[in-house]
Amino acid sequence: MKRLLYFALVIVSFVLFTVNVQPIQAQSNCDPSYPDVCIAPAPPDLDCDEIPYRNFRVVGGDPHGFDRDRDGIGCES
Ligand SMILES: [Ca+2]
Repeated sequence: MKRLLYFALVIVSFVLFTVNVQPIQAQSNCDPSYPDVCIAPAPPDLDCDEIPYRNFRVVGGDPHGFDRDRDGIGCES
């Protein structure tokens, strides 16, 4: 019974570790100016035809210049 409990604890720890680590890794290369999509920070400077996203939220600095008209929506189509 003790072994089963230990095994369950290892599984739970592994799941929690995986769940906690993955978002950090996923966000580490995403520019915070584009919170709804994941776009790597500049440099290199990207243009709309180099990314697969359209009509996404743009906040803050907009280092890639996706929101030229400054209405908060990037790469409008
Ligand atoms: Ca815009």
